[in-house]
Amino acid sequence: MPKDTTNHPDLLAGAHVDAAAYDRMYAESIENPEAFWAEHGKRIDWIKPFTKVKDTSFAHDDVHVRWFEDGTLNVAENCIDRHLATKADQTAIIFEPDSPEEEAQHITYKQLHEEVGRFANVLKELGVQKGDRVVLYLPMIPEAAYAMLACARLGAIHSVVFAGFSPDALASRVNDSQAKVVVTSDGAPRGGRITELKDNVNKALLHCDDHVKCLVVKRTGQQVAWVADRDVWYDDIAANVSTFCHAAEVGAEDPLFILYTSGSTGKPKGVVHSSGGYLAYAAMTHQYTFDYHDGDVFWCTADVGWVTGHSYIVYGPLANGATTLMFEGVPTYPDAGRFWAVCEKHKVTQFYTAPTAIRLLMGQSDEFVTKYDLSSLKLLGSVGEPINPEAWNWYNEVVGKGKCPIVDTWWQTETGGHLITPLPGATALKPGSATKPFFGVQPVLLDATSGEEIHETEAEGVLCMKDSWPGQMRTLWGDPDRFVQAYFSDYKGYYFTGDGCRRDADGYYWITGRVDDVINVSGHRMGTAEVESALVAHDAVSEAAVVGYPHELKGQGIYCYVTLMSDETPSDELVKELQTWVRKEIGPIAKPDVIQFAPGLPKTRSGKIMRRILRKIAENDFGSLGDTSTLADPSVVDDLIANRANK
Ligand code: 6R9
Repeated sequence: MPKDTTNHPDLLAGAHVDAAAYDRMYAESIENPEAFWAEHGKRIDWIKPFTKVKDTSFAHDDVHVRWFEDGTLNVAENCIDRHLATKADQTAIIFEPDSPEEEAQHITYKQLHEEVGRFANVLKELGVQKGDRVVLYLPMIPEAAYAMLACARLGAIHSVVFAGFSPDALASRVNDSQAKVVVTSDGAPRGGRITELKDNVNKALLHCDDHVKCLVVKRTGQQVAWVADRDVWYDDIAANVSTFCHAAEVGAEDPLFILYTSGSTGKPKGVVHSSGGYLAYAAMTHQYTFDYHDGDVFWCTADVGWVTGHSYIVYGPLANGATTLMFEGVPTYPDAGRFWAVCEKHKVTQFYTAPTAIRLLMGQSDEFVTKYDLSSLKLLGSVGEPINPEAWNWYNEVVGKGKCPIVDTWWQTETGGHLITPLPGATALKPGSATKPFFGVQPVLLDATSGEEIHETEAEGVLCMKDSWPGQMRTLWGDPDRFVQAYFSDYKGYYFTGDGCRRDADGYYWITGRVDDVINVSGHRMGTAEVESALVAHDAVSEAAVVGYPHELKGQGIYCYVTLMSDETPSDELVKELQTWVRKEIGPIAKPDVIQFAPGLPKTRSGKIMRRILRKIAENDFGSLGDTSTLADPSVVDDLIANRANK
């Protein structure tokens, strides 16, 4: 569908970067990356300035990524202390609670300094030191930001685990990172309901080392089960510590955080981000992509449990001295107007959300939007999955009133910040395209089979990156070999993103979705293998294969083919039981949409499940099943089609 361009200013007047500046800066960043990044490395206050800018290689036998490596800094000082001289009384964080009845909080930079200092001292009391890991399992409350920044202040490494994850998922992350402390709250209000966070931690810690401590922030005031010697209330220690905490000097390459994300195998990957390069890149992309200016009120609706929350609720905005909004709730509580009510209430200037939320809200009456005054908005953003033209148009017309550029930002947990994105003063938009590379970013399309770079402008292939950028992940926690294996082995000499992509005649990039066994459900990444291992852990299941299929709201839904143990009988009850089971094993976002019982799965003679075929059947696309001659037993396909569950 063509975009309605009536009165739509693709370009924001007075933006930091216009079209000519983009061309010039992009050329500089590619032709002379050392000079370009030496300049942009200065957006950080260094304790000891760097002299080396870039030392990176994607060569398969020598992968390394180092930026500003001999510089030292403290990330929390960059996000707080350095703003105190001019912005002590400016709001750093606006906290909007789940319930609109509860009062919003405005936390100034001065208060943030005290809260983070206090939090850091509390962690210190629990023995946390530079380099230690701290797992954060928290609601979207200011304490989540305090805790992240408190770790940064001490040089400790945080690993935020999304509060929607199950006790098992939490335990595996605590164990993999060998965390010393888990920070949680009694409960998490969300959409008018409470998630029993402390209960989940109690269950998780049964599977963890006895020395792991649990620090509990009070949010709901509910009763919680307590383990003496292991559990401590934040308030009890906080009452007796100072609000000033010395900021540790850390190396640019020292890890700032680990964030677990899904890959093609069952075990989540602990993506490690650096302190210096990551912060510089998060700050820079936040400034340019959202055209941030002092006085703006920036709202990213993500959860801090995802990378988007790390880079664009906490680190990017705070490094830039911005006012960032943290929202505890959901888009539909108390009704489908909540996002817009919050935009009006806090005069939000940039609003950044996911296509799945847009699709959900566009299904409701437009009155939920139009009854609010959204005149403060000047830019809209999208992230997490491709945005379909219907959603783009609705976002543009109903929310943006045709006046706000929409930045469709393509990036990944691994990339730390935006890699392909429009810049609102520079890039003419095409709905559904993430448009052009950010400074220093060199996307290439490779032929999937030959691995050869396609040089024609118009092309389709797998999306790789030719060279590094400062926000790139540095390794996988505890597994450097898997880092090389996962990202630099399929296509030697390149960083492989896992996405397919098309480039049009204007050089614009259009992401077509994952080419590996990762699916994207409501903007959340999930390995199909994770869901499969949860299913086979159930006594009734002998084998399972999971694929994604197009889902109107979620982008992709989860379709499971399940072979039962020989003494089990398929039933609707068993479908429900397996759905609940997976939900409990991984978390609510992983609940299967469709379960089809299958007496057999299509396998090659060597025993490999042919997912290509399963995907086609799930998509209702039987005409193009392709070559089935290599199957050990081609008749299973007929059975799968005849008994398709998703009618
Ligand atoms: C930031 C984030 C990464 C995967 C990525 C891609 C998909 C993200 C997108 C997009 C099309 C966009 N993705 N943004 N696809 N257009 N604007 O989402 O990180 O959770 O690691 O997911 O999400 O498939 O590879 P993460």
